[in-house]
Amino acid sequence: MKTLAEFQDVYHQALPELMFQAAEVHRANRIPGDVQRCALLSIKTGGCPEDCGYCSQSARYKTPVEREPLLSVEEVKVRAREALDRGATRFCMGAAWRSPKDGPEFDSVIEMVREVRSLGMEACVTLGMLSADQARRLKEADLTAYNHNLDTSRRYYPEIITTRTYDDRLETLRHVAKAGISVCCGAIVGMGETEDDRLMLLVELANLDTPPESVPINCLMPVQGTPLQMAPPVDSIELVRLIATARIAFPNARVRLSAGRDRMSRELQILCFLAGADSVFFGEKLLTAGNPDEDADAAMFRSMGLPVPTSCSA
Ligand code: SAM
Ligand code: DTB
Ligand code: SF4
Repeated sequence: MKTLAEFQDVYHQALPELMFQAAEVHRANRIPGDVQRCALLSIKTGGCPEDCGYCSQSARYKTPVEREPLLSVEEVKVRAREALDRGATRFCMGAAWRSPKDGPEFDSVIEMVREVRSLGMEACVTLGMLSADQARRLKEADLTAYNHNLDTSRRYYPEIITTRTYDDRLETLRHVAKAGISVCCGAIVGMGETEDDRLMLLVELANLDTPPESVPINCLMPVQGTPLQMAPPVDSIELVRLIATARIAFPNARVRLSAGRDRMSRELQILCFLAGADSVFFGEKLLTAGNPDEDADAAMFRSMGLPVPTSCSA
């Protein structure tokens, strides 16, 4: 059992010690310099019945995001191929659902997963709460990973979301793991939580029966019209410390520097990679929010001396 005290000891070390420890763990367990490029596509946007206080897609808030129906399998196929050509090795698809309904729409998602896998990419979906049977069907389609974030600590969760519980979330994670799909589960920071809340989330993840192999760390992207629209940005060094602690806590996982990079300097992002982050979303859009453009990312990777896909011109 991992404890909060243990993670606090790691997190609050002097920064040079923490960075050194994270780098040692990183080197011993992962290929140095292997930063995965993932593409993200919103396959069904807006109109979500949940009340997640950070989300542009909740029907409860008046945000700039318009509701759109489920994309066609054909469209997804085209977008996945484009992403592959631009150097993505993982294709992630998100739907603004509380949970998928069985029927034609879920059948289409299954088809989308098959298409992405047939291109040789990892496929990840995030569709809300899943039944055991839906997880089984996704596994049958050879889904690589299911993203379902716990977002924050158990104690802070009800401040952000009231339409579902932490235990609902854990139940879906169990269905995913039981079906043999890799668990992708992480955090949003910058929602008014304390540093201890962030560490408690890591403790929660580390103590799962099947700990995640993929841990996205999202920085809140404040969305106009949501309760968190005025939230101030996360302190940079707190973010670096959290990533280093996540690397140490999950030596073999991909720690993903996810949402919020467009408000980070090149130097802060590089510090996050040195702390153990080894994945980014690339392309100008996340699900609905902005992301650094590909040329800026290519320049950043070049400045680190890391390979850049040949399709990038910068
Ligand atoms: N509806 C599904 C769900 O919530 O599980 C899937 C889509 S949802 C948009 C995927 C994840 O994106 C959320 O769990 C949350 O962690 C992240 N996210 C959503 N809005 C965000 C924001 N404004 N800033 C940072 N991360 C965000
Ligand atoms: C995750 O942890 N981050 C991604 C992915 N999983 C689905 C989503 C980030 C969403 C950022 C806000 C938006 O684009 O609306
Ligand atoms: Fe819906 Fe997911 Fe947004 Fe919550 S985070 S409102 S469940 S789309």
